Amino acid sequence: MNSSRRVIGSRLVVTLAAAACALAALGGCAREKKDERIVLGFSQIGAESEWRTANTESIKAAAATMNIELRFADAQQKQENQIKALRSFIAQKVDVIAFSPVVETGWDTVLLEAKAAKIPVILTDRSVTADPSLYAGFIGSDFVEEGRKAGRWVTERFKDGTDDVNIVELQGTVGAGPAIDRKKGFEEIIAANPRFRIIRSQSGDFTRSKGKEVMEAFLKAETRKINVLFAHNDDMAIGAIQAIEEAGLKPGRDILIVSIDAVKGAFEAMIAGKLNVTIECNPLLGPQLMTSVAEVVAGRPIPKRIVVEEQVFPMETAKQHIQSRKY
Ligand code: GZL
Repeated sequence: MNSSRRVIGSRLVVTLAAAACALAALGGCAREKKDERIVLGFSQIGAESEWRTANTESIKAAAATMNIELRFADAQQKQENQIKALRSFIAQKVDVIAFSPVVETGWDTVLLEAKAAKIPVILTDRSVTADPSLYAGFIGSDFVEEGRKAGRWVTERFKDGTDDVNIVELQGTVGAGPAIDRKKGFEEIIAANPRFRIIRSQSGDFTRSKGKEVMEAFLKAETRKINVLFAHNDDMAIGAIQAIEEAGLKPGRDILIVSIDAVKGAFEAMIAGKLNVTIECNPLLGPQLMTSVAEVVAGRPIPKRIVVEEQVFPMETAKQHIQSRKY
């Protein structure tokens, strides 16, 4: 669509949205918040990784900065706890609900309940496979592209060889958007060359402890040489590094390691020569979320999808970047 049509289009959308809200004002489309604070109910997945901790800190800090009353629930990585929290927020009649869905499916019923209660829902970090009309918008990363970036690093690193490249994969939480999409992106890239093969793949649930446990099992069971570990997040990679060292191998040299998030622990591992590259996945979504919350409460539409920009950090540049990292 050319720019002038796009501008007209967007003006039309805003006008229609305003008209819809004016009409639905009888039903309470946009709550006229005069002097009292906006109340946001947020269901967080848990505290399973450095990434998640940074994400939580960003959300809490941004809510305080924007003077938004934050009602925060930690689900300990269980979907049933998130659904309970969303129902509690509906019963409390909060102004907006936001959450990071631990898995992609199983949300339609509770999202329909929020819609019936006329409480807008914003997805952050991970998305869902529900009807898009059930949520106002999604703020997060392009996980497929993160997987592609990891795949490109591996194929580039081994481009001059002719031998098979045996890859083991530590997947994120089963059913989680980032786990499904990072795998998809990585496999899309390595599929171009049959030298690159994923010989073992299992979930480490995004945690250091499970990452170590699964990598130990890979090392015990696998008789072929393992050339590369692809970990869906840095925490599992850091756990795997311990397992590789305990097996008498050198992580980052005997087995090259590519992971995703770019948390502080990954930079420390790269500086120690034990991790080869980390793909950034920005957890600092708090400010964008709170801006979207204010827009939604004011009855203004927000983009259906806000994707954050992200970089690739190889071991060679870790020392120069670590001081400027915000998480
Ligand atoms: C990605 C996020 C993932 C991180 C993990 O946006 O959902 O969950 O990659 C975290 O570290 O546990």
